[in-house]
Order: sequence, then structure tokens, then C-alpha cells
Amino acid sequence: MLRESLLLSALLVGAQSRALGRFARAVDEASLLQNGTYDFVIAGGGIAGLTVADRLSEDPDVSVLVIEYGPFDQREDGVMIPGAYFPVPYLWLPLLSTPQTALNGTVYSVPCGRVVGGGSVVNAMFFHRSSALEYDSWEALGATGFDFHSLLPYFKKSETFNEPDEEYAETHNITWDSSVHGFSGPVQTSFAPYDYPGSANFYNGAHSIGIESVIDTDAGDATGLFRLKRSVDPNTQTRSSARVNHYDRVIASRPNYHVLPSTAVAKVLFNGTAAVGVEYVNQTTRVGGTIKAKKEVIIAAGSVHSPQILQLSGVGPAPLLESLGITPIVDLPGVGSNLQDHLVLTVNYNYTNNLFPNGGSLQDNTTYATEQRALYDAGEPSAFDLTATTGNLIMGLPLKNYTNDYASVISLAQSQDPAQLLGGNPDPTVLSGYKKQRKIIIDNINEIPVGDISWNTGPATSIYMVRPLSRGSIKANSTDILVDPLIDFGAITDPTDLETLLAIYLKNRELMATPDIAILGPIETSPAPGVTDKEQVKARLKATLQPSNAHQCCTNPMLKKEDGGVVDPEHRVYGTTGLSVVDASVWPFVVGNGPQASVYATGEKAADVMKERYGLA
Ligand SMILES: Cc1cc2nc3c(=O)[nH]c(=O)nc-3n(C[C@H](O)[C@H](O)[C@H](O)COP(=O)(O)OP(=O)(O)OC[C@H]3O[C@@H](n4cnc5c(N)ncnc54)[C@H](O)[C@@H]3O)c2cc1C
Ligand SMILES: *[C@@H]1O[C@H](CO)[C@@H](O)[C@H](O)[C@H]1NC(C)=O
Ligand SMILES: *[C@@H]1O[C@H](CO)[C@@H](O)[C@H](O)[C@H]1NC(C)=O
Ligand SMILES: *[C@@H]1O[C@H](CO)[C@@H](O)[C@H](O)[C@H]1NC(C)=O
Ligand SMILES: *[C@@H]1O[C@H](CO)[C@@H](O)[C@H](O)[C@H]1NC(C)=O
Ligand SMILES: *[C@@H]1O[C@H](CO)[C@@H](O)[C@H](O)[C@H]1NC(C)=O
Ligand SMILES: *[C@@H]1O[C@H](CO)[C@@H](O)[C@H](O)[C@H]1NC(C)=O
Ligand SMILES: *[C@@H]1O[C@H](CO)[C@@H](O)[C@H](O)[C@H]1NC(C)=O
Ligand SMILES: *[C@@H]1O[C@H](CO)[C@@H](O)[C@H](O)[C@H]1NC(C)=O
Ligand SMILES: CC(=O)N[C@H]1CO[C@H](CO)[C@@H](O)[C@@H]1O
Repeated sequence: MLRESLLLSALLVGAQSRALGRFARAVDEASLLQNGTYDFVIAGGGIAGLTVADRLSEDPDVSVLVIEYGPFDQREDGVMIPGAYFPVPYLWLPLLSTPQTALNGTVYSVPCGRVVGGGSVVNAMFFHRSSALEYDSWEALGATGFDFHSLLPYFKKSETFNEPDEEYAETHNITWDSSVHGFSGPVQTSFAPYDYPGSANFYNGAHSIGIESVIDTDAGDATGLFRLKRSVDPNTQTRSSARVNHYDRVIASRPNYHVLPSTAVAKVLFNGTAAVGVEYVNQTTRVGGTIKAKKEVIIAAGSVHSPQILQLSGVGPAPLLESLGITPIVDLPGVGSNLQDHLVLTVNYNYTNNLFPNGGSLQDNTTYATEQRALYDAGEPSAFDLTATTGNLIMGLPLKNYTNDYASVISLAQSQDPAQLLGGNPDPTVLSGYKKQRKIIIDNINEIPVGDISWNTGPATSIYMVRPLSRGSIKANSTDILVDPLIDFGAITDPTDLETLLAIYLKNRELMATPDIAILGPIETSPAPGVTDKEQVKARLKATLQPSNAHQCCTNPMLKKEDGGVVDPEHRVYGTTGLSVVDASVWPFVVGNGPQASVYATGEKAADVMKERYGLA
């Protein structure tokens, strides 16, 4: 049970600044309760939380505490070794969606990290920026300073890009543009030095139907075929997680940087509308405590949980808060609105004539797996350098490159009633922001990627629909932080999203039928083998798709307040002081590529904004 007697006065009287421990480290509750106060208290130690904590604590006079729901990982193979990818202990399980109305009421699991490092400890490690036009559109919607040109220094600051071996790059058609990369940042990024022969079939097959390669997704145009880049340290071929690159990296030199693991932030404590600290609860004992924040409380609990914390703190849509018996401190309708993710569709194949080895071989062939693991352990190129059973190539294309009939998809989108899509009676500010998003997305739909195709050279192609027009929501369903919120993806509530997915699926069929790939004898086994009628194919896609690729975002959007915004361009929550949000929940709409590179950059930028705000070194 949460302690009931955590009064603001007790918090403020009890809190005194004392000497902090000698090294950055995990702290326990006992030491916190004695000391009780920090300059910055960060709720959530994922990518954004640890990035900001690291940067703020560069000033030795500043104390930072990160409170993280999950534990520290133990550097298990499943976390560290790409080919052994299986980070299940650190996923948020069980975490379920609400029944999805446009998907026959199906409930889906919600993939999310719960560990120090958050998503960066459990993710598939793919590390790419998205197209400049996407960030420029955020800026146009009100996220001042988030255009690609302004973000570029932060993208560079966040990474150490490791160029591949020149000869390997040449024989594998790997290209990049050094001028857009950083070479001294915390995140180690690299290309895998191993590949399956089928990659050439994919590469040549795509080229044969006019799909062009992009030199470097990170230079502002992310459309085309490209080699997957990873947040992997090439010297060890191990994961460069935020725990590794924004905590372990600085541990010996930061007496002012603390992490309290296995503890949930239950709510933000206010004096009026000024955030003054947080209430937390030990996950095991369910006993709580409070911490004072002298300068700021920073919310970084990820896009599913950040809005939940705000709502439980009295910051959110007043009707929702009142239904839970929470007195609103700030009526902010956008908190928990605007949930977005990427749809996933897996297409499976048998082959009459596939090449060996391929993306299925690690699982099919124990001799090969043993041989590859020995090579990995010896520091040689190995299939274990690739994440689980994925391949090395992916393509991201605009709508017109997936279908000649893009005009009908666009007119379907334009014929929708945005108010109905948001449930019929939406808050007018949220509706206003949604309409602006729809316009800018539809205007750019033939320029920015709407989806991806990635063949693993073996049994599976992964299709992603990354440009949703549907919107979901996060709503607290209890005042107890340990009770999961209601997570409604709103998947394909706008039927345009299913049409876009269909276009990508059909383009993939065309690709698999090119001579370069057809020679391998692929036979589709799911989701719609032999089905050609479009309505029937769509029914199969609906039954097979997953509404989440673990890329949740945008639930506390940086938009104007009159457009349903939650934070201003300096990450400050409207109507409050001393409270900000820094994670992927502040984005106006989802990026087309995997989000992590953009989350690191968002965190770097937020930290700079805060240093400026408080005049920190
Ligand atoms: C399985 C998986 C695969 C992915 N693959 C890729 C990929 O290949 N490429 C890519 O670019 N992106 C990938 N992603 C997405 C990427 O990791 C996320 O977008 C990113 O981690 C989001 O960063 P964040 O800081 O917003 O939140 P997170 O990194 O999710 O961090 C939020 C943290 O807050 C903690 N928290 C939640 N509630 C509380 C609370 N009440 N109190 C305290 N702490 C709390 C959580 O435990 C978590 O550690 C993947 C994600 C997952 C889960
Ligand atoms: C939570 O409580 C348990 C049981 O008392 C304790 O062992 C653990 O250290 C506490 N967690 C933290 C982070 O202090
Ligand atoms: C929808 O769900 C119901 C109940 O689970 C099931 O009987 C029905 O077959 C499903 N329909 C489709 C089209 O999947
Ligand atoms: C690289 O490109 C060349 C020329 O287009 C092609 O012949 C070759 O098969 C490609 N190889 C790979 C691994 O993509
Ligand atoms: C998309 O199609 C246009 C023609 O409409 C073409 O010029 C462009 O190269 C294609 N993009 C890619 C990445 O193949
Ligand atoms: C709350 O804020 C007011 C106004 O800023 C201040 O006068 C008061 O001392 C604060 N209360 C506490 C308990 O700090
Ligand atoms: C299994 O892997 C071994 C070792 O690489 C290889 O020699 C063998 O041909 C593979 N077997 C099959 C069926 O592909
Ligand atoms: C939400 O809360 C209500 C009331 O406590 C409960 O009946 C319902 O089962 C909860 N919903 C979910 C999905 O947990
Ligand atoms: C695919 O291969 C499996 C295993 O050999 C077999 O059971 C299945 O019938 C095949 N499916 C098709 C559509 O060929
Ligand atoms: C986390 C922390 O800084 N703990 C300190 C609290 O204060 C005691 C006594 O002053 C120190 O011993 C702890 O290191």
C-alpha cells in the first residue's frame, strides 16, 4: 500500500541538502531518506532519462537522482549479444492494450522496457535518424527548435559513428556520409561485419523494380533501401545501451549522479502549481517515500507511463482526473492523447531453393549456430553480430513508391471526419492539433516514408506501417501507479492506415517475385498465401498485424496549448513551474525510422535547454 501520510509539509520540513555519496551509483531507499533532496529528480531511467541525468550531472555542483521502475540488468547474453537477443526479463510483462475496436476487439501485449536504460536495453538496436521533413514538420506544428537543422548538432553529439572496414563496405554496398555524423559521443554505432548471401538478392531485386538506395539515412533523406546500423560497439560487438553509455561510462567521476532502481515514481508533489518533489513507492514492499527537487522534476517514464504519472499528479484532462477522484491541478486535455506507434506485419515463407546460411539458419541448424557462436566469442565476424534472426537490409518508401494508386489512399484519408476518429466528442484543443497533424502528414505522404520492408533472407519479412493517421490514448485507470493504465492504440481506427499497409504488402509481393528473389523459390505461408482479392487480403492483414512495434510516442505532445499541447518548446509542462517532460512522449507525431536515435537527440537537446535555464556548467 502507498503510505497515505506523505504530506507536502512533512516533505519540505524533512528535506535538507547533505553531502552526496562519493560515486555515481545505485542508491537504496535508506540513504535517500536520510538525505532527501536533489536539484533534479528524474522519473524514469530510460534513454531520455539517463541522457539528461548524465548531461546535467556534468556540473559537479548539481545533484541528480533518477528513479527507475526496473532493476539493473546483469549483462546477460540476451541483453549484450545481438545474436542472442532475448531480453525478456526486462520487458514490461504483462502489459496489455485495451480491446482494439477496429481489430475485432483483440487485446495485444504492449512491448516496453522496464530496466535501468529502458528501451535501449531491450530494443533491437537499429539506430537511424528519420527524414528532415519529419522534424521540420514538428517545428511547423509548434515544436520550435526541432527542425532537422537545429537537431543535427544533437544527433552528432549523441553518437560515436564507427565507419566500417572499407573493403567490406565496398563488397557489401554499404554507404555513408561522414559529414553528418558524430565521432565522440556516448552511443557507439556501427554496421554488422557479417551478412547472409541473400542480401544481394534483396538488394538487386529491389533495384530491378526501381527502388533506389539511399547513401545515408541520417543526412536528411531517409527514403530508399539501406543497410541497418546498430547501437553496437564494434570493438566488442555488444549493445551500447543508455545504461552503458550514459551511466557506466561516467560512473567513476560523478558523485552527484544517483539512480534508485526497482522503484516507481507514484506522483509529482506540488505547492500550488509548482512541482517540488515526487512521491515514490518501492516495488517490492509497496512502501513509499518522498524526495524533494530543488530545481526541477523531470518526467522521462516513456510514452506509456509518463502521461500516467502526470494524470495521477493532477495534471491531465479534468474529466478523467475527476472520474478517478483526483483533484486537477492543471486541466491539460492533451496528457495521454495522441498515442502513436508503428504497425507490424510479418510475412512468412517456405523456400524450394534458398541459399545457406540465411536468417533462419541460427535457429534451424545447431551446427551452424555453434560454429557462429565460437567465431563470435573469438572476436571474428559472425551471425551473432546481427540482432536475433534479422537481416541487414531494409527499405523505407513514400506512399507513391508503394502504390500507383496513391491518390485514392489520399482521398480516403481526406474523407475521414477527425472528430469521429477521436471518438465523436473530443476535446476541441486536441482535435485542433490532430487536424493540423493530419494536414501536414497527408501533404508530405509522397515525400516521407510511410512504411518499411525488411527481408531476413530466411523465413520472415517484416513489414512496418510507420505513418499512422489513427490516434490512441493512455488513461490512468486507478490512482495506484502500480496498476497499469488503459493503453488504447486506436489501431487502424482510420481505415487509411490499413490501405497503406496493404500497399506495402502488395509491393513486397512484387519484390519477392523479381527474378533475383524468385530464383530462391519463396512460397508465402502467411498471412495471405494465394489470396488475391483485396478485401480478403485486408481481412487477413487485420487478423495478423500487431498494433505496436514498441515505438510508442507522442502522448505529451510539444504543441501549442490550444492544439492539445502538454509541453512548450523548452519541455516545460503548461500551467506548472519546475516540471518538464523529456522523453519520446513530447514528439508531435511518430518518426518513420526506429525512434531511439531521435530519443537520444531529444534528450541531449533537453539537457542543453535545462543547463541554459539554470545557468549550469
Ligand atoms: C522490444 C523493443 C524493441 C525496440 N527496437 C528498437 C530498435 O531496434 N530501434 C529503435 O530505434 N527503437 C527501438 N525500440 C524503441 C526505443 O527503445 C524507444 O523508443 C525508446 O527506448 C524510448 O525512450 P524513452 O526515453 O522515451 O523511454 P524508455 O526508454 O522506454 O524509458 C522509460 C523508462 O521509465 C521507466 N518507468 C516507467 N514508469 C515509471 C515510473 N512510474 N517510475 C519510474 N520509472 C518508470 C521504465 O521502466 C523505463 O525504463 C524498441 C523498443 C522495445 C521495447
Ligand atoms: C525495496 O524494499 C526491499 C525490501 O525491504 C529492499 O530490499 C530494497 O532494497 C528496497 N529497494 C530499494 C531500491 O531500496
Ligand atoms: C471476431 O471475434 C469473435 C469473438 O472472438 C470471433 O468469433 C470471430 O470469428 C472474429 N471475427 C474475425 C473476422 O476474426
Ligand atoms: C552490390 O551491388 C552490385 C552492383 O549493383 C551487385 O552486383 C551486388 O550483388 C551487390 N551486393 C550486395 C551484397 O548487395
Ligand atoms: C520513388 O519514386 C520516384 C518516382 O515517382 C523516384 O524518382 C524515386 O527514386 C523513388 N524513390 C526511391 C527511394 O526509390
Ligand atoms: C509554497 O509557495 C509559496 C509561494 O511561492 C511560498 O510562499 C510557500 O512558502 C511555499 N510553501 C511551502 C510549504 O514551501
Ligand atoms: C548446417 O551448418 C553446417 C555448418 O555450417 C553446414 O556445413 C551444413 O551444410 C548446414 N546444414 C544445412 C542443412 O544447411
Ligand atoms: C479499470 O478499472 C475498473 C474499475 O476499477 C475495472 O473494473 C476494470 O477492470 C479496469 N480495466 C482494466 C483494463 O484493468
Ligand atoms: C512449409 O513448410 C512446412 C514445413 O516443411 C510445411 O509443413 C508446410 O506445409 C509448408 N507450407 C507451404 C505453404 O508450402
Ligand atoms: C545517497 C547518499 O548520498 N547517501 C548519504 C546520506 O547521508 C549519509 C550520512 O551523511 C551518507 O553516509 C550517505 O552516503
